[in-house]
Amino acid sequence: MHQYDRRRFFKRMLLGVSALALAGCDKLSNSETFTGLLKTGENFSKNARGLLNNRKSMAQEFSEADLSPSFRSNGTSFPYSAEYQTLAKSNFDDWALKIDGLVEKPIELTLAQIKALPSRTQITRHDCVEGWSAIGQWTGTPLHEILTLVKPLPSAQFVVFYCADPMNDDGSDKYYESIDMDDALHVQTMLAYQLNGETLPIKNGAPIRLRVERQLGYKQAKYIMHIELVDKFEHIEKGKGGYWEDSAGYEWYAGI
Ligand SMILES: Nc1nc2c(c(=O)[nH]1)N[C@H]1C(S)=C(S)[C@@H](COP(=O)(O)O)O[C@H]1N2
Ligand SMILES: [Mo]
Repeated sequence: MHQYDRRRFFKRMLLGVSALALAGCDKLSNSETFTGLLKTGENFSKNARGLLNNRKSMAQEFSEADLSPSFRSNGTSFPYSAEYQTLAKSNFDDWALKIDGLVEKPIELTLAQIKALPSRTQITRHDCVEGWSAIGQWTGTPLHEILTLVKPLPSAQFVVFYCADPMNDDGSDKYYESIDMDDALHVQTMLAYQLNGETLPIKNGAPIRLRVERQLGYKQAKYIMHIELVDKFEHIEKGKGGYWEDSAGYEWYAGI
């Protein structure tokens, strides 16, 4: 729903509710209209967090004077898998990003093809739950540009990012994350390939990492290898939509 429609809908609902209140609830509690209205109200409040936060609102952007002197690395700083090491040796010339799942046109894009798409640069603050923040300048391809190419099917609800780094010594449990379509289409959500005007360093997620600016650090998936559009998480690893969500109970929606 567009904002205007939402506002109109809300107004209509309020009018409806007060009319019913005046009429007296007893008589109406069994009527279909009233039950229907309550149901609508329920759905409405389920979405309320998103609505109140205004899902189109922008994360704060900063100026170059605010940049942190360095942007630290956290979590994986160099994926140890043979596959990644080989890709890194060729400067990711042989890397290609697969985007598939619930889309009309699954594609594979090389780094050069991703860089040829329209880009955006933004200076934002990264907040890690471990208690540190850093301000960095990110340049990358807005995710909506890529979604325009693949044409998501109406059933697509979430975008899943599969990363190169195994979190266990036996090579299992690769890092992954996911976001909903609201965040996927947000203007500041991007696949970043530059940090502070330089090629994205390996320690920060080369060749590309996600920036989803209104959420915490662990959502900012590094070393992305594959993007999949899905309608639910059931078939993914332990099914909660992210590595830390599965293994430590972190919130899936890590809004700040
Ligand atoms: N693939 C992958 N992505 C990841 C992580 C990771 O270990 N592996 N760590 C997450 C966490 S907890 C944080 S705070 C940020 C750190 O990003 P940075 O290394 O650029 O500081 O990446 C996030 N994305
Ligand atoms: Mo983090």
